[in-house]
Amino acid sequence: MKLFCSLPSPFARKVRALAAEKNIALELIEVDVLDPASPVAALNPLRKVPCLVDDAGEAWFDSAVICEWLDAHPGPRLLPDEFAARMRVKRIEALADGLLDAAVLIRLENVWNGRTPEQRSAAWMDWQWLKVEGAIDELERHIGRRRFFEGEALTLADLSVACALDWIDFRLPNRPWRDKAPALAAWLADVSSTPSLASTAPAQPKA
Ligand SMILES: N[C@@H](CCC(=O)N[C@@H](CS)C(=O)NCC(=O)O)C(=O)O
Repeated sequence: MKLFCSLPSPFARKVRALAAEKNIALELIEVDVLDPASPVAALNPLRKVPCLVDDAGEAWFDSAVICEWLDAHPGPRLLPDEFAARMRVKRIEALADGLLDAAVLIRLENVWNGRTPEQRSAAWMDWQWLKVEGAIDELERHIGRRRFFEGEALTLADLSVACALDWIDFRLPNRPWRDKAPALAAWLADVSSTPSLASTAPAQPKA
C-alpha cells in the first residue's frame, strides 16, 4: 500500500502511527501538496495528503477514512467495536483534526506564496487560533487525570491528539498552549514515548 504524504503532515503522521500500531507496512511517497503538478491531484480532488492507494489501486482519503480502513485489517484495534465507545473516539479525532485544520490555515496564511506579506491577515490567524484554543480547552477538560482519552488502552483518539499538539509545537512555536492546559501537556509528555508516535515524530527544525 502506498501512502502519499508529506513527512511533517500531522494528518499523515496519524495514519503512519496507526499503521505502526497494527504492524502494517506502508510505502511512503512524499509529495509537495502546494505544487500544482503534485501527483496527489489525480488521486484526491481535494489535493490534500494523506491519500492511501491500496493494493488494488483504489485511492482513499481523508485521514479519518484511511485510519478506519486500515483499522479493519488484522492487528490491535485502535477504534473500539462497541458503538458508543467508537463514536467517542471519533469525536475526539474530529476535535483534534478540526484543531489542526485551523492551525494549518494559520501556517498557510504565513507561508503560502500566493499571498504577499501585506495580504497576510493577523486578524484571520487570531480567529483561527481561537478555535485551536477552544479545542485545547475541551481536550484539557476531557483528559483530566486519565491516561487515555477513551477506555483503558491507546486508541485513535490518543494518536490524533498527540499528532495535533506536536504539530502546533513544530510549526507554530510562537503560539504557546501549555500554561492553560497543564494536564494535557503532562499527558503529551507521557504518550510521546509510545513507539508508534516516537518513530513518526516530526524532525525538529535545526537551531
Ligand atoms: N481533512 C484532511 C486534512 C488534510 C490536510 O489538510 N492536509 C494538508 C497537509 S497537512 C494538505 O494537504 N494541504 C494542502 C492544501 O490545503 O492545499 C485529512 O484529515 O486528511
